[in-house]
Amino acid sequence: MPSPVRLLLVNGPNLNLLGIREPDIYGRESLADVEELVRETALERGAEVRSIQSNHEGVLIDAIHAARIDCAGIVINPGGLTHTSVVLRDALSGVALPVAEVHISDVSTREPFRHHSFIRDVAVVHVVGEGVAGYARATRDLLDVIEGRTDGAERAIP
Ligand code: CA2
Repeated sequence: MPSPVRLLLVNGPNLNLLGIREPDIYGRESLADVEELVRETALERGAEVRSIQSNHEGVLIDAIHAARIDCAGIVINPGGLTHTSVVLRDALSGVALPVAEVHISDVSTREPFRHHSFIRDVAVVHVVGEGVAGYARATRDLLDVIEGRTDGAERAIP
């Protein structure tokens, strides 16, 4: 395991608009607030975070591949790619790092096309519908998995 433990935080397409548009769905906090929250949460456990947001699938995939070298796990909100992207799923599966999937909104109560996730079964931690605070829980739960406190199974969505 890299020392200190480093996490990759990935935010997918359009999440750069956090806090700017649709506050009724996604809240008022910005992407910078999310990145700071994850950084502070990880730091409480002595871990570091590298953050990336991109609107381009290939950029996200390159960042995930690079994480294989020096990260112990990935916290990801794939945005709309959650529901469409086999290649993002393959990248996450290919690097074989533990993954925490986060969604700010409760996708299960939104449009039917948001109910399916290509990422779900390659992630060991799932946090859905807890707002931006869900990133902090995902970070803690992922660090628990990395540190061997849990295998994450009890957090899996059936
Ligand atoms: O709830 C989530 O976190 C989502 O991953 C957000 C995605 C959506 O496609 C997923 O179904 C659920 C959308 C990200 C776009 O974020 C925006 C933020 C502010 C304003 C507009 C879009």
